[in-house]
Amino acid sequence: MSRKNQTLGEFIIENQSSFKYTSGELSRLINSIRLAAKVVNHEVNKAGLVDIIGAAGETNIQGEDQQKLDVYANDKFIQTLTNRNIVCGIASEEEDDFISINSQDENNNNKYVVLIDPLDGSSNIDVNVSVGTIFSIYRRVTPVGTPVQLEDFLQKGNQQVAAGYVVYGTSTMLVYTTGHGVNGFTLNPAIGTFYLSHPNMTFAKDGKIYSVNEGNYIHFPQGIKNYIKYCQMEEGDRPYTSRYIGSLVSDFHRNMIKGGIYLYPKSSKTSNGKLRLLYECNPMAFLAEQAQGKASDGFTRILDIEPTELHQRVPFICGSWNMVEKAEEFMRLAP
Ligand code: AHM
Ligand code: MG
Repeated sequence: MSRKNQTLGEFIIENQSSFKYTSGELSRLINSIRLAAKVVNHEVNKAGLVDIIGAAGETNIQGEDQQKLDVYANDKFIQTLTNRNIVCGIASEEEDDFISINSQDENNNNKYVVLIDPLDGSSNIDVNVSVGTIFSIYRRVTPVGTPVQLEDFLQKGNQQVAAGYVVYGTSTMLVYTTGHGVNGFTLNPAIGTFYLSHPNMTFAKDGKIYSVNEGNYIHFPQGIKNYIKYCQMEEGDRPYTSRYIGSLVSDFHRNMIKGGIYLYPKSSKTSNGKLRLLYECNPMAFLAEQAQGKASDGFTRILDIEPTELHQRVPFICGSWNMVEKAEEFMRLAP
């Protein structure tokens, strides 16, 4: 249920009874993410003012340069979730291994693990383009009160209990699902409160925007090349409009509002594409499905893929249902 001027805090409390498990733990967890998002938002907003942008001189597990704000966002989310003793484990795109919280404490009865990409698209910060945080929440599968194990994190996306993102854009928004549709909240920075601004967000069944890094065209599988040509063809409601920010959260957000498809396919250079199954694709796929869209690796539903490692990458096609179906059709014909 949503109503006018509803804040995120009110929405969480009022919708708590619709959660499958109603101990209040998931509500507290989402509240913690809300808090960390506000702290990170404050820092991201002043990135142009202070000497904080630029590579921190470290590389993450994927061998990529880390920006200072990546490190900051990573620390803030981990700190907030750890200090409030709200989860039993965290895995982050910026950490080599998962973090077990209070594994020595027998009283730690927390049931949830969080997987997070603290600042996705951070290469865009230097040019003042929107970035985002992506999160994904599961119930642990190993016994409560024992240290978390890798298997708690390597669950299929269809086991997610909640997922969402924060987009630090012209407005800062927090968009999330607990499996009952997708709702978006906009931050009023003057008072630090998120208000329900986008209730029941859905992808149009057919969209007119395609988002892909076409600079990689030559390396794409033939099916993707054919689909891109199809998008550009003059026929019916085509050609579609091409829009690519290079910041997954922003590209997804725009496509969900306007109708469209996002593609990060495999290529002759990257056999599994670029995006990470656990930190990026699964949460976005859960949101997409909850918003009546579709997400696939070209052949298989993203949420049904069995994860084998924390930093696994998969090809990712996501957005308006009919557009993703069409892209899959092209992939089947020319994989
Ligand atoms: P990151 O997690 O290192 O920031 O990379 C993920 C980002 C996505 O936000 C974006 O869609 C994609 O990388 C863009 O990649 P490319 O520059 O290859 O098009
Ligand atoms: Mg990322």
